[in-house]
Amino acid sequence: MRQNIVAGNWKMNKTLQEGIELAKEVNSLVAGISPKCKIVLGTPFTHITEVVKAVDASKIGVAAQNCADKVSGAYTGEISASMVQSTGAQYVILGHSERRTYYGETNAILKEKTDLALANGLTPIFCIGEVLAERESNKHFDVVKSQIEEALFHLSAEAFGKIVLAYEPVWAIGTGKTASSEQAQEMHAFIRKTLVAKYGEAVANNTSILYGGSCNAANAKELFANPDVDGGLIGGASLKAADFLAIITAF
Ligand code: 3PY
Repeated sequence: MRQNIVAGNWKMNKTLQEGIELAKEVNSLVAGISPKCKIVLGTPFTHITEVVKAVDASKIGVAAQNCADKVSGAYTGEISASMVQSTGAQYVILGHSERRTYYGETNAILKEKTDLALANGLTPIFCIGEVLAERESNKHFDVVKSQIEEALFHLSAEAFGKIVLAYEPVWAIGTGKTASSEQAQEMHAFIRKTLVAKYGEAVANNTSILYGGSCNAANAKELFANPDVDGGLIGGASLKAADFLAIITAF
């Protein structure tokens, strides 16, 4: 059966020292509880090795927030999937709308990144989601479906089984607006139906689909109560250990 996951996306926040402190705080807060979800910390590249050392790996995994679409070579400033894997991270967030919008990541580029992440044993947390104009013109289902089809549907059922999806409506990212619980469930159910049609019930039912986009301590319980919402990808609220803990314990 699929796993519940609460993954923090720290984005470009925290110095190395602050990041280690935050990881240690989260680690000690969850030490005394038995969380009903896997916890993941999505840290800047520079923090991964230290964060891996600071946490109990049986409860907390670590994610990079990106990886290159090339194997290796003359790509100044890029970090490859094999480099990410060598830090001890187990996950990589791919296709976040900020990467799509500010760094021109297309579904074709994300297909390459996904293949390299999988080839290097990383679990992609693959983000999808529509912008406001697409929702308002009722194109949100088509947009999300094409993001999945174009970047992921070349994968075999076995390979797809390693993917975690994160639905993040772009209009809810960093805006304080959240999709209503009904809107989240409606889209997650649509995504699962799309997966059933391509890979069958078993793969679809085993795929964790997280909700992201201003998910916080106040709304997590209601969002996670939906049958097709298997956790969250958490932005701002993952930067304070107490808020993040409240989301972890919302299951
Ligand atoms: C948010 O919560 O706003 C996010 O972008 C999480 O990835």
